[in-house]
Amino acid sequence: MYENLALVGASGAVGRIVLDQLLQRQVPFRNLKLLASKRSAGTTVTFGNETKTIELLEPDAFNGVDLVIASTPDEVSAEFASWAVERGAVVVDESGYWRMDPKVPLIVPEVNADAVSNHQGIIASPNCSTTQMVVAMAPIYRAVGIRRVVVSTYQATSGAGLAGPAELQRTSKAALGTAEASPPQTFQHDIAFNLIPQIGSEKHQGYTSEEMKMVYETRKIFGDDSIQVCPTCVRVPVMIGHSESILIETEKPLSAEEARELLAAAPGVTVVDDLNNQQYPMPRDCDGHDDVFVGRIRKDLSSENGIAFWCVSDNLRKGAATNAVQIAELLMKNVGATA
Ligand code: 11C
Repeated sequence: MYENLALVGASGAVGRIVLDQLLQRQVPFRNLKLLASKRSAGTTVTFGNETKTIELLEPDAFNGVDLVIASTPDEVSAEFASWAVERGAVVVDESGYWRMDPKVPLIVPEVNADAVSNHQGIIASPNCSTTQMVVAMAPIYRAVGIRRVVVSTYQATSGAGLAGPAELQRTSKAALGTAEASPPQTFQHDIAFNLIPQIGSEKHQGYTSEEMKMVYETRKIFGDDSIQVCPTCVRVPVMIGHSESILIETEKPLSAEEARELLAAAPGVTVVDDLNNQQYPMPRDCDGHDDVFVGRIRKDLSSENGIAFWCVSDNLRKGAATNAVQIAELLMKNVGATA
């Protein structure tokens, strides 16, 4: 029974969308508690017709809570998750802290919904750039197998939280001469009219932490350590919506038409693919939607079994809030909801 919910990180960019999703998707629950650290505790947020006060994130805040959805920095999750689990709750966590823990299932419902039942109190939701890629990979993986993926990302500033888009606005105004210039605070360099080929810090042989998440998380979600992933992650001056150029090398050959059919039939995927009529996914069109959008589907000209495509998704929705709420729905379905 999951009837008493808590949302940790309710005041953040993702937390606000989780609240919308709970209402829009009519997730069945009885009580909802909003929790956050000292800085936001005591502030209020609107939830439907209600104004709810955010309470302080502390161990006893989880008394009587059955299910937690959390969007917090890694270090916050590292601390509070055990408070919740010790009190009998299941935590659906969007931070990076638990994802690679062997005891913690890492779930994208369109790919590995079955793994949700293997939890020991904590279930993780992947990094946004991984999530949209694996949703697009799944139908191809199931049909013909995947050996290797080469991916370049074009990641929106909102991936860095509310401060990211604020910095894009501020630095864009400064670049256009309508505001004072100030040094970058959220990103390593000025993001206005620029691209930054670094997300996260150096992690492994010249790859960043964001890039290595795409390698490790992809393998864990598919349960297949043989999948080779070569990622390059780039921050771009976009508010919402991560884009990815993806080249997949399959085990068995696949034509572009077959790939398009597989993708069009896949849950959570919308194909927008008509180059001659200038139709392909773009971040501004995907902002506010829950699907993963795919276009520019074509055969690789340089290898036998290669399929190339372009993939865009709202990083705050399917990349974070929507995926977490879908995991909560899976748990409720497995156990029997209590509306
Ligand atoms: C970004 N993908 O765009 C990151 C944000 O591991 O959940 C999410 C980091 C994570 O900056």
